[in-house]
Amino acid sequence: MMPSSAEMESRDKTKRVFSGVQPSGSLHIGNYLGAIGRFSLFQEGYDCFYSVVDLHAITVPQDPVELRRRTVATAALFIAAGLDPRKTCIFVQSDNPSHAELAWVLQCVSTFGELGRMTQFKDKARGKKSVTAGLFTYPVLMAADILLYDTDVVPVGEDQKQHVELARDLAERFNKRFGVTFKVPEPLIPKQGGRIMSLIDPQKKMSKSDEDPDSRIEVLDPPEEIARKFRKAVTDSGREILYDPERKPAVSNLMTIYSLFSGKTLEEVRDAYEGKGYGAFKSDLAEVVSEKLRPVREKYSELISSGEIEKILKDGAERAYVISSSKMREVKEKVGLSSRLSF
Ligand code: AQP
Repeated sequence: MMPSSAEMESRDKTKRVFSGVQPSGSLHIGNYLGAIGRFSLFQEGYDCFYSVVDLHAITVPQDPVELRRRTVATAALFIAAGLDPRKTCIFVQSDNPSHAELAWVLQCVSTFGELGRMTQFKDKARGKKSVTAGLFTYPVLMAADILLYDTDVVPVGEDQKQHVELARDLAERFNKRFGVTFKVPEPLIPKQGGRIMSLIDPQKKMSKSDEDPDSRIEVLDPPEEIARKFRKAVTDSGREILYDPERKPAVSNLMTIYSLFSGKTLEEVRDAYEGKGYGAFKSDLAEVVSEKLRPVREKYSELISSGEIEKILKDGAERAYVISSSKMREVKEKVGLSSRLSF
């Protein structure tokens, strides 16, 4: 996955990148293609901050022991997917108190109406008897995550575009009301792979929290499991391997995955499987994905057993706090809040 020419052109060491991933489940290939697999593309050219956003994860119920385990596992996956902790700052959101602190201030410049228009909130709240206030204000916490670091670029999947737009609106509103304080960030969404769909229902996004684990390929799935899930993946009527998201959404999704993991264009994939049917295609797809993820699985196992991750996260939190606490001092000053105990 090479950076696009727009990404290459905008490379600049003085620019900041921020992105976060919730430890709300096992990371899947949608998270990989939309986010973590792209994180390392920026580490040579930008000042990067990548966070495991556990405060976001508790907007829905979590088992505390499992949450702590997944938080470390998610950070280890960042590194296994190519991040070098000597070049980027990797940290856990709840280790840095500035995030919750700025989120409160930003909630006081956000409106109920604009948060009610967030489509992810509507999707996650649909059919639930009760939803937390945290789920409703989640996008404001995300705005705080981004704005604390004077972020220029936010690499995310398509589902997060509306949230980054809210962060832009809040930055502009705050700057207008209190004087220029925040940079206005830009989302960076891949042209292909920004929205990988469920293997079971191609109208739905692939998701960590989908109740059916067969709807997603997890980054750490062993090869046999990857092959089984692709075999079970729904396909459309007809036998042709054809990219047509309207008429053949399931096959188009599988072709996108194949193309991104193999580096082949969609046309090359179509031509390679002309007249061959779904069986051969799915079996090769499993092989391609499994092989591409092999080094990630291996590096992850090494890291988890080495115990190195704790030190990396502690150093990352300290570095993040130096920057975010200075931004918080500026915010408090501008808003008229007290900071007698700040250091
Ligand atoms: N299906 C997807 N295709 C491409 N990118 C995706 N992302 C998520 N799903 C897809 C991107 O992965 C990053 C991390 O996502 P997140 O942890 O912030 O939560 P999310 O966007 O809500 O992702 P999930 O997997 O659906 O988690 P749950 O089920 O917990 O809500 C983001 O950059 C996201 O765009």
